[in-house]
Amino acid sequence: MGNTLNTSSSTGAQLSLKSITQKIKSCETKKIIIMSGAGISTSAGVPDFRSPNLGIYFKLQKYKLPYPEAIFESSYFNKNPEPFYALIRELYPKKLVPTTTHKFFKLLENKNLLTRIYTQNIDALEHLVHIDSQKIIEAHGTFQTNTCLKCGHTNNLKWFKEQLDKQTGAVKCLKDSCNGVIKPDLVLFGDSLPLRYFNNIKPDFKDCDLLIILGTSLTVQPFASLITEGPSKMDRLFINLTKPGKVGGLAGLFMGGDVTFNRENDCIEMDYCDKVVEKICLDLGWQEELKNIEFDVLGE
Ligand code: CNA
Repeated sequence: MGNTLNTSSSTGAQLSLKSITQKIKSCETKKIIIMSGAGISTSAGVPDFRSPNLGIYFKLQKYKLPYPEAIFESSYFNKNPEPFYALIRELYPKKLVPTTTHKFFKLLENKNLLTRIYTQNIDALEHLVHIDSQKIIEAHGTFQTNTCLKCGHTNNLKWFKEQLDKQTGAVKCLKDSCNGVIKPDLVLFGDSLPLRYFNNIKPDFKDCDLLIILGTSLTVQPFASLITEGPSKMDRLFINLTKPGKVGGLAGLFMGGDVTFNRENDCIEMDYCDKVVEKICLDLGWQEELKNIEFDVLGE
Protein backbone atom coordinates (compact mmCIF):
# COMPACT_ATOMS: atom_id res chain seq x y z
CA MET A 1 0.00 0.00 0.00
CA GLY A 2 1.10 3.61 -0.63
CA ASN A 3 3.24 4.80 2.23
CA THR A 4 2.37 8.46 2.64
CA LEU A 5 -0.80 10.26 3.52
CA ASN A 6 -4.03 8.35 3.23
CA THR A 7 -3.26 8.04 -0.46
CA SER A 8 -3.95 4.36 -0.97
CA SER A 9 -7.07 4.20 1.14
CA SER A 10 -8.61 7.31 -0.45
CA THR A 11 -7.65 6.65 -4.06
CA GLY A 12 -7.17 2.92 -4.50
CA ALA A 13 -3.50 3.27 -5.50
CA GLN A 14 -1.79 0.19 -4.16
CA LEU A 15 1.88 0.34 -4.96
CA SER A 16 4.34 1.61 -2.35
CA LEU A 17 7.27 3.91 -3.05
CA LYS A 18 9.49 1.13 -1.68
CA SER A 19 8.23 -1.27 -4.39
CA ILE A 20 9.00 1.34 -7.04
CA THR A 21 12.58 1.77 -5.83
CA GLN A 22 12.97 -1.98 -5.37
CA LYS A 23 12.09 -2.52 -9.03
CA ILE A 24 14.71 0.06 -10.04
CA LYS A 25 17.30 -1.67 -7.85
CA SER A 26 16.54 -5.10 -9.32
CA CYS A 27 16.60 -3.67 -12.90
CA GLU A 28 13.01 -4.76 -13.44
CA THR A 29 12.38 -1.08 -14.15
CA LYS A 30 14.64 0.00 -17.00
CA LYS A 31 12.63 2.61 -18.91
CA ILE A 32 11.24 5.65 -17.17
CA ILE A 33 9.19 8.49 -18.62
CA ILE A 34 8.72 11.76 -16.76
CA MET A 35 5.58 13.88 -17.06
CA SER A 36 6.06 17.17 -15.29
CA GLY A 37 4.26 20.42 -14.56
CA ALA A 38 4.65 23.77 -12.88
CA GLY A 39 4.88 22.24 -9.37
CA ILE A 40 8.43 21.01 -10.00
CA SER A 41 9.63 24.61 -10.42
CA THR A 42 7.86 26.37 -7.53
CA SER A 43 10.87 25.70 -5.29
CA ALA A 44 12.96 27.60 -7.88
CA GLY A 45 10.69 30.61 -7.41
CA VAL A 46 8.59 30.12 -10.56
CA PRO A 47 4.93 30.30 -9.51
CA ASP A 48 2.46 27.70 -10.80
CA PHE A 49 -0.97 28.53 -12.27
CA ARG A 50 -3.30 27.38 -9.59
CA SER A 51 -1.83 27.59 -6.10
CA PRO A 52 -4.06 30.03 -4.16
CA ASN A 53 -2.59 33.58 -3.65
CA LEU A 54 0.70 32.65 -5.32
CA GLY A 55 -0.46 31.17 -8.61
CA ILE A 56 -0.38 33.17 -11.85
CA TYR A 57 -4.16 33.33 -12.22
CA PHE A 58 -4.35 35.17 -8.90
CA LYS A 59 -1.74 37.72 -10.03
CA LEU A 60 -3.46 38.40 -13.35
CA GLN A 61 -6.26 40.36 -11.75
CA LYS A 62 -4.42 43.69 -12.05
CA TYR A 63 -3.76 43.52 -15.81
CA LYS A 64 -7.34 44.40 -16.78
CA LEU A 65 -7.52 41.69 -19.43
CA PRO A 66 -10.76 40.89 -21.25
CA TYR A 67 -10.47 37.46 -19.50
CA PRO A 68 -7.46 35.93 -17.67
CA GLU A 69 -6.45 33.43 -20.37
CA ALA A 70 -6.11 36.26 -22.96
CA ILE A 71 -2.58 36.93 -21.71
CA PHE A 72 -1.55 33.49 -23.01
CA GLU A 73 -3.43 33.66 -26.30
CA SER A 74 -1.50 33.94 -29.52
CA SER A 75 -4.00 36.30 -31.15
CA TYR A 76 -4.01 38.61 -28.11
CA PHE A 77 -0.18 38.56 -27.89
CA ASN A 78 0.15 39.54 -31.54
CA LYS A 79 -2.11 42.57 -30.97
CA ASN A 80 -0.95 43.52 -27.50
CA PRO A 81 2.20 41.86 -26.11
CA GLU A 82 2.61 44.41 -23.28
CA PRO A 83 0.59 42.59 -20.53
CA PHE A 84 2.45 39.34 -21.30
CA TYR A 85 5.78 41.12 -20.90
CA ALA A 86 4.68 42.87 -17.70
CA LEU A 87 3.75 39.48 -16.26
CA ILE A 88 6.98 37.82 -17.36
CA ARG A 89 9.05 40.62 -15.78
CA GLU A 90 7.12 40.11 -12.56
CA LEU A 91 7.24 36.31 -12.47
CA TYR A 92 10.30 34.97 -14.24
CA PRO A 93 13.03 34.83 -11.56
CA LYS A 94 16.04 37.10 -12.17
CA LYS A 95 18.24 34.19 -11.21
CA LEU A 96 17.35 30.77 -12.65
CA VAL A 97 18.54 27.81 -10.60
CA PRO A 98 17.34 24.24 -11.25
CA THR A 99 15.72 22.32 -8.39
CA THR A 100 16.54 18.97 -6.79
CA THR A 101 13.82 17.46 -8.98
CA HIS A 102 15.55 18.69 -12.15
CA LYS A 103 18.81 17.21 -10.85
CA PHE A 104 16.99 13.91 -10.25
CA PHE A 105 15.95 13.89 -13.93
CA LYS A 106 19.61 14.33 -14.91
CA LEU A 107 20.57 11.49 -12.59
CA LEU A 108 18.02 9.21 -14.31
CA GLU A 109 19.60 10.15 -17.63
CA ASN A 110 23.08 9.38 -16.25
CA LYS A 111 21.80 5.99 -15.08
CA ASN A 112 20.47 5.27 -18.58
CA LEU A 113 16.94 4.98 -17.19
CA LEU A 114 15.40 8.03 -18.82
CA THR A 115 13.39 7.50 -21.99
CA ARG A 116 11.97 11.02 -22.18
CA ILE A 117 10.78 14.02 -20.19
CA TYR A 118 7.40 15.30 -21.31
CA THR A 119 6.99 18.66 -19.64
CA GLN A 120 4.34 21.36 -19.65
CA ASN A 121 6.90 23.74 -18.26
CA ILE A 122 8.22 26.61 -20.29
CA ASP A 123 10.84 27.81 -17.81
CA ALA A 124 13.73 25.91 -19.47
CA LEU A 125 15.16 24.75 -16.11
CA GLU A 126 15.76 21.24 -17.51
CA HIS A 127 18.44 22.70 -19.77
CA LEU A 128 20.40 24.07 -16.80
CA VAL A 129 21.24 20.53 -15.63
CA HIS A 130 22.48 19.69 -19.16
CA ILE A 131 19.95 17.00 -20.01
CA ASP A 132 20.28 16.01 -23.68
CA SER A 133 17.69 18.21 -25.44
CA GLN A 134 16.56 15.17 -27.46
CA LYS A 135 15.34 13.69 -24.17
CA ILE A 136 13.12 16.70 -23.46
CA ILE A 137 9.77 17.40 -25.06
CA GLU A 138 8.46 20.80 -24.05
CA ALA A 139 4.81 20.33 -24.94
CA HIS A 140 3.94 23.97 -24.39
CA GLY A 141 7.14 25.39 -25.83
CA THR A 142 10.04 27.01 -24.00
CA PHE A 143 11.77 30.23 -23.03
CA GLN A 144 15.01 28.54 -24.07
CA THR A 145 14.70 30.15 -27.50
CA ASN A 146 12.74 33.07 -28.96
CA THR A 147 11.91 34.41 -32.41
CA CYS A 148 11.33 37.86 -33.91
CA LEU A 149 7.78 37.99 -35.27
CA LYS A 150 8.93 40.36 -38.04
CA CYS A 151 12.24 39.01 -39.41
CA GLY A 152 12.29 35.49 -37.92
CA HIS A 153 15.69 35.97 -36.25
CA THR A 154 16.15 33.69 -33.22
CA ASN A 155 18.02 34.23 -29.97
CA ASN A 156 18.70 32.24 -26.81
CA LEU A 157 17.43 32.64 -23.26
CA LYS A 158 20.56 34.43 -22.03
CA TRP A 159 20.01 37.20 -24.61
CA PHE A 160 16.30 37.34 -23.79
CA LYS A 161 16.88 37.71 -20.05
CA GLU A 162 19.42 40.49 -20.64
CA GLN A 163 16.97 42.31 -22.93
CA LEU A 164 14.15 41.95 -20.38
CA ASP A 165 16.34 44.03 -18.05
CA LYS A 166 17.61 46.50 -20.65
CA GLN A 167 14.42 47.19 -22.62
CA THR A 168 10.99 48.32 -21.43
CA GLY A 169 7.66 46.96 -22.67
CA ALA A 170 7.75 44.16 -25.24
CA VAL A 171 11.30 43.02 -26.05
CA LYS A 172 12.18 44.13 -29.59
CA CYS A 173 14.53 42.61 -32.17
CA LEU A 174 17.93 44.30 -32.36
CA LYS A 175 19.08 42.69 -35.61
CA ASP A 176 19.68 45.31 -38.32
CA SER A 177 17.34 47.72 -36.46
CA CYS A 178 14.42 45.40 -37.25
CA ASN A 179 12.53 46.38 -34.08
CA GLY A 180 10.00 43.56 -34.49
CA VAL A 181 8.36 42.09 -31.38
CA ILE A 182 10.18 39.10 -29.91
CA LYS A 183 8.03 36.12 -28.97
CA PRO A 184 9.52 33.40 -26.76
CA ASP A 185 9.01 30.05 -28.52
CA LEU A 186 5.97 29.17 -26.42
CA VAL A 187 2.86 27.29 -27.44
CA LEU A 188 0.26 29.91 -26.59
CA PHE A 189 -3.46 29.13 -26.63
CA GLY A 190 -4.36 28.91 -30.30
CA ASP A 191 -0.95 27.50 -31.34
CA SER A 192 -0.50 23.81 -32.05
CA LEU A 193 1.70 21.56 -29.94
CA PRO A 194 5.08 20.59 -31.43
CA LEU A 195 5.06 17.64 -33.85
CA ARG A 196 7.76 15.96 -31.75
CA TYR A 197 5.23 15.67 -28.95
CA PHE A 198 2.74 13.68 -31.04
CA ASN A 199 5.33 11.65 -32.95
CA ASN A 200 7.12 10.27 -29.90
CA ILE A 201 4.24 9.23 -27.66
CA LYS A 202 3.60 5.75 -29.13
CA PRO A 203 7.24 4.63 -29.48
CA ASP A 204 8.21 6.07 -26.08
CA PHE A 205 5.36 4.58 -24.11
CA LYS A 206 5.14 1.19 -25.78
CA ASP A 207 7.69 -0.44 -23.47
CA CYS A 208 7.77 2.04 -20.62
CA ASP A 209 8.17 0.44 -17.17
CA LEU A 210 7.51 3.47 -14.98
CA LEU A 211 5.76 6.77 -15.58
CA ILE A 212 6.59 9.44 -12.98
CA ILE A 213 4.10 12.29 -12.97
CA LEU A 214 5.13 15.28 -10.86
CA GLY A 215 3.93 18.76 -9.97
CA THR A 216 0.92 18.93 -12.23
CA SER A 217 -2.79 19.40 -11.63
CA LEU A 218 -3.42 17.28 -14.77
CA THR A 219 -6.10 19.68 -15.94
CA VAL A 220 -4.60 20.80 -19.26
CA GLN A 221 -5.29 18.73 -22.38
CA PRO A 222 -4.05 16.99 -24.40
CA PHE A 223 -1.10 16.68 -22.01
CA ALA A 224 -3.08 15.20 -19.09
CA SER A 225 -4.23 12.26 -21.27
CA LEU A 226 -0.64 11.03 -21.48
CA ILE A 227 -1.29 9.18 -18.22
CA THR A 228 -3.51 6.79 -20.18
CA GLU A 229 -0.67 5.82 -22.54
CA GLY A 230 1.61 2.85 -21.99
CA PRO A 231 1.06 -0.85 -21.28
CA SER A 232 -1.21 -1.80 -18.37
CA LYS A 233 1.79 -3.32 -16.57
CA MET A 234 3.53 0.08 -16.53
CA ASP A 235 3.80 1.45 -12.97
CA ARG A 236 2.67 5.01 -12.36
CA LEU A 237 3.99 7.26 -9.59
CA PHE A 238 2.09 10.51 -9.04
CA ILE A 239 3.87 13.10 -6.88
CA ASN A 240 1.93 16.27 -6.17
CA LEU A 241 0.81 18.49 -3.30
CA THR A 242 -2.84 18.25 -4.27
CA LYS A 243 -5.10 15.65 -5.85
CA PRO A 244 -5.26 15.58 -9.66
CA GLY A 245 -8.01 17.60 -11.29
CA LYS A 246 -11.13 16.90 -13.22
CA VAL A 247 -10.80 16.48 -16.95
CA GLY A 248 -13.47 18.13 -19.05
CA GLY A 249 -14.66 17.72 -22.63
CA LEU A 250 -14.17 14.65 -24.81
CA ALA A 251 -10.97 13.68 -23.01
CA GLY A 252 -12.96 13.73 -19.78
CA LEU A 253 -15.48 11.29 -21.21
CA PHE A 254 -12.63 9.08 -22.38
CA MET A 255 -10.91 9.22 -19.00
CA GLY A 256 -14.14 8.91 -17.03
CA GLY A 257 -14.33 12.61 -15.99
CA ASP A 258 -11.84 12.44 -13.12
CA VAL A 259 -8.14 11.79 -13.21
CA THR A 260 -7.66 8.74 -11.04
CA PHE A 261 -4.73 6.65 -9.90
CA ASN A 262 -6.47 3.57 -8.62
CA ARG A 263 -4.69 0.77 -10.40
CA GLU A 264 -2.85 -1.85 -8.41
CA ASN A 265 0.39 -0.59 -9.97
CA ASP A 266 -0.22 3.08 -9.09
CA CYS A 267 1.55 4.91 -6.28
CA ILE A 268 0.58 8.35 -5.01
CA GLU A 269 2.82 10.58 -2.93
CA MET A 270 1.05 13.79 -1.94
CA ASP A 271 4.10 15.76 -0.92
CA TYR A 272 6.76 18.15 -2.26
CA CYS A 273 8.50 16.74 -5.37
CA ASP A 274 11.96 17.65 -4.09
CA LYS A 275 11.29 15.80 -0.84
CA VAL A 276 9.99 12.65 -2.57
CA VAL A 277 12.82 12.44 -5.11
CA GLU A 278 15.31 12.84 -2.25
CA LYS A 279 13.57 9.93 -0.51
CA ILE A 280 13.84 7.85 -3.70
CA CYS A 281 17.55 8.66 -4.02
CA LEU A 282 18.17 7.86 -0.36
CA ASP A 283 16.55 4.46 -0.83
CA LEU A 284 18.59 3.79 -3.97
CA GLY A 285 21.87 4.99 -2.40
CA TRP A 286 22.08 7.82 -4.94
CA GLN A 287 22.21 10.78 -2.50
CA GLU A 288 25.83 11.70 -3.20
CA GLU A 289 25.34 11.51 -6.96
CA LEU A 290 22.23 13.67 -6.68
CA LYS A 291 24.14 16.25 -4.65
CA ASN A 292 26.99 16.26 -7.18
CA ILE A 293 24.92 16.86 -10.32
CA GLU A 294 26.46 19.85 -12.10
CA PHE A 295 24.24 22.71 -13.14
CA ASP A 296 24.31 26.19 -14.60
CA VAL A 297 22.77 29.28 -13.10
CA LEU A 298 21.35 31.93 -15.40
CA GLY A 299 21.10 35.59 -14.35
CA GLU A 300 22.04 37.30 -11.09
P1 CNA B 1 -0.84 23.88 -12.39
O1 CNA B 1 -2.20 23.64 -12.91
O2 CNA B 1 -0.51 25.21 -11.80
O3 CNA B 1 -0.57 22.75 -11.27
C1 CNA B 1 0.60 22.70 -10.52
C2 CNA B 1 0.42 21.60 -9.50
O4 CNA B 1 1.63 21.46 -8.79
C3 CNA B 1 -0.67 21.88 -8.48
O5 CNA B 1 -1.51 20.76 -8.40
C4 CNA B 1 0.10 22.08 -7.15
O6 CNA B 1 -0.59 21.53 -6.05
C5 CNA B 1 1.35 21.30 -7.41
N1 CNA B 1 2.54 21.80 -6.73
C6 CNA B 1 2.95 23.08 -6.55
N2 CNA B 1 4.16 23.10 -5.95
C7 CNA B 1 4.51 21.80 -5.74
C8 CNA B 1 5.65 21.16 -5.17
N3 CNA B 1 6.69 21.86 -4.70
N4 CNA B 1 5.66 19.80 -5.11
C9 CNA B 1 4.62 19.07 -5.59
N5 CNA B 1 3.53 19.62 -6.15
C10 CNA B 1 3.48 20.97 -6.23
O7 CNA B 1 0.29 23.57 -13.47
P2 CNA B 1 0.29 22.46 -14.60
O8 CNA B 1 1.69 22.34 -15.02
O9 CNA B 1 -0.45 21.26 -14.22
O10 CNA B 1 -0.58 23.19 -15.71
C11 CNA B 1 -0.17 23.28 -16.97
C12 CNA B 1 0.15 24.71 -17.41
C13 CNA B 1 0.94 25.49 -16.43
C14 CNA B 1 1.01 24.65 -18.61
O11 CNA B 1 0.38 25.24 -19.69
C15 CNA B 1 2.32 25.38 -18.29
O12 CNA B 1 2.84 26.04 -19.40
C16 CNA B 1 1.93 26.33 -17.24
N6 CNA B 1 2.93 26.87 -16.33
C17 CNA B 1 4.24 26.57 -16.41
C18 CNA B 1 5.13 27.10 -15.52
C19 CNA B 1 6.60 26.76 -15.61
O13 CNA B 1 7.14 26.65 -16.71
N7 CNA B 1 7.28 26.57 -14.47
C20 CNA B 1 4.70 27.95 -14.50
C21 CNA B 1 3.34 28.25 -14.44
C22 CNA B 1 2.46 27.71 -15.36
